[in-house]
Amino acid sequence: MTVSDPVVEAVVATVSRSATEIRQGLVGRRGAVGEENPSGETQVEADIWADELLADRLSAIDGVSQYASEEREAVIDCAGSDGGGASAGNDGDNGDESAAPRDGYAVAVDPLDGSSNLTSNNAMGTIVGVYDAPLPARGEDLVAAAYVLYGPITTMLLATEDTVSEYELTGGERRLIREDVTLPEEPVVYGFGGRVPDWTDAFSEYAREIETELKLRYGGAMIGDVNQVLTYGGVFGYPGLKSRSEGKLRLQFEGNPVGYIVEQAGGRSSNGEQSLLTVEPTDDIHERTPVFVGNESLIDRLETHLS
Ligand code: P6P
Repeated sequence: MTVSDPVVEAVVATVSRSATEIRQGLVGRRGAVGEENPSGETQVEADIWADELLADRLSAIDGVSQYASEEREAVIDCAGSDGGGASAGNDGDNGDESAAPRDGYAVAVDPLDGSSNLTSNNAMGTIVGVYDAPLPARGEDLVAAAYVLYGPITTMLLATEDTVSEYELTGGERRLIREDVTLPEEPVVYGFGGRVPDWTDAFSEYAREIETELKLRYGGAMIGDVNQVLTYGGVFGYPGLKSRSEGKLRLQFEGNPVGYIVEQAGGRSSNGEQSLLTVEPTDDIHERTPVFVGNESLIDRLETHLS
């Protein structure tokens, strides 16, 4: 099933094809490169390689105006949006209302989310957000978002303005395996990041309640944990900490796209006070935010605890 907007379809198809290569190329790229990403996290070879592969391909799509990555300091302005890149099957001149906005879509990517899990051979992901506004943008400016989960099989969860679908990625292609993905009514699992002593008292109170009701599922890579929540129902969170009130996760690369996917699947997102998608970004593309996604009832309770 393809996406109606040809530029979004080109982005999604490019990420699908690239994900197959990323997975195959992980072996032998576990080593640290002796550099840190703009958020101060140690980069492994696979981080750099996945970013370069996605940057080359996504920035060349006609209708993509910007590329930004968790692994790069600055936003890249792409030639693609003025027809300088590979065609997405629509140059926007034929009056097709589904063509990208005149100045093109901005694509924000976390090329290999949870790459530290490579060492322990646990789940990781690739996250992509397609914004119809220059970056940094509001989550409400998203027109599509997807994540790839490198699990026992490689899957993609894709949210557009219409629906959420799950695909198996194999051989560079994507095969639809689940339509109209919606969060199960009854929550089952939870996962919270950060160290318990570093949690605020208000969040600790909430966590203690949730721990008596749900089963712990926390694997250290957001996409693996969020996929558990989307599959079984529940809540994932990386809260603001005593040591760092803004928490760890990035608004543009993690909070917004994952918040969009979970909200499109009938759940809620929050920074502890409001939907992540309504947060007014600063001009820092690597801005961090507390992130919570999951069943509406659990997020509502969280916001009550933190208010
Ligand atoms: P911690 C991975 O580095 C990441 O950005 C998210 O994917 C994940 O949820 C979180 O950080 C894990 O952080 O502090 O538990 O190692």
